[in-house]
Amino acid sequence: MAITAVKVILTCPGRNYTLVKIETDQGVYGVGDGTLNGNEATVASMLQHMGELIIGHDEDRVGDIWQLLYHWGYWRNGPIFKSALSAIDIALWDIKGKKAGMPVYQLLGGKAREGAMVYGHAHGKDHVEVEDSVRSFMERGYKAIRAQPGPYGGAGMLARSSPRRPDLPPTDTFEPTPYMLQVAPLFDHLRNTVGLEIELLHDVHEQLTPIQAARVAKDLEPYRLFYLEDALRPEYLEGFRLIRAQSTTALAIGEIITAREQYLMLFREQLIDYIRCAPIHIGGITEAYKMMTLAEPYQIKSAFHGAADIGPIGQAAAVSVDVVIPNFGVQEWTRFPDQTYEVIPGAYEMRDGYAYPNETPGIGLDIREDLAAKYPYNPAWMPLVRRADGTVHVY
Ligand code: GCO
Ligand code: MG
Repeated sequence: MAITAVKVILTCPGRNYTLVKIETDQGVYGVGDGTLNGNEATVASMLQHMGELIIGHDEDRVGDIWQLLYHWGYWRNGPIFKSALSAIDIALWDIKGKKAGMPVYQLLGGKAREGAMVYGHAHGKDHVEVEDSVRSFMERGYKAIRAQPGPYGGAGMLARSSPRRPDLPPTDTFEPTPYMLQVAPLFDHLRNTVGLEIELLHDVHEQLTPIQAARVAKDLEPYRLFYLEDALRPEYLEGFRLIRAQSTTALAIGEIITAREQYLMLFREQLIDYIRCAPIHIGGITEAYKMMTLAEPYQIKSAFHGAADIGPIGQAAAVSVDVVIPNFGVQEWTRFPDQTYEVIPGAYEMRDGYAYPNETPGIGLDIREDLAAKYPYNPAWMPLVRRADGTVHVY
């Protein structure tokens, strides 16, 4: 019983994904995903390095391998490290499920619910376009929908300038005031047109200061958001005290928080309602389950990150935990382009607003290495953002 190979697969079937296949001496293999948007090749290199350490180890010892990798390198934590660790952890759970003849959610204790409620992304350049986009999700059975003015930053995104070299990302110009002035009227429009029952969410993408975020949360109160996401940068978590004291708008944060320990103050003071981490960025299924167990007594629920940069295997890892934990909240959901499903077959299904895990043993997905090779890695970066006066701002 030993790991014989850790194969790293960097592929771009629609967008870049950092995947892993762990092989064993019994012929059983497992697949994992450690994609980190804009850093796919860096995680691949981390995975190659980590992979060397576990060749010859007993693949059954998932928790021990996690601890080994976490401590062995001395330098630990951070998104690159944790994403590589996540990919390995997911692949090991896949192997365990295949050997046991059970889907991963069964190994975690079995279903606490039939499916995981998901939300999709609605956006448009004006209120009516956003409303139309929200309605199209409602028609497809979605029970929860994130609504954003414009593709990113809404009216706050004043301009986009070309990069100084074609291989670099563009620079966007963002100002908070036009964005802040737009948010509450958008939700006023939506509540007046699509009604009160559909769950609506909004993502600030960290672009405000605590006092600005508190004002937006307060302005949004009458529109009963499922949650307001990333109102602040995760470096400045104390600011959530101010927002919390000012409003009853539910709050979520965490897509770039990669360590459980970083949440402790938010948990203890119950400053948030939902955690936005992705199993593929925090340490896999092992860590996602522990994270949610830690959050449970503080009545904080899951809202695992599931944007397009988290591929079908990452999505499956999230849903496998979603259907098991008592404190499930919602799952962000993406439909991928056809070529993604060809390279990574077996993706979980979403029907009528709920995601369902596969009944196939393991994580239930595969990687077609032959097809992956047809879609080579295509270097890509996140855009840069500056304020109108040129100051570098957060994306
Ligand atoms: C979300 C995220 C995305 C991010 C992207 C970054 O809530 O889905 O904020 O909108 O921009 O996932 O990698
Ligand atoms: Mg987000």
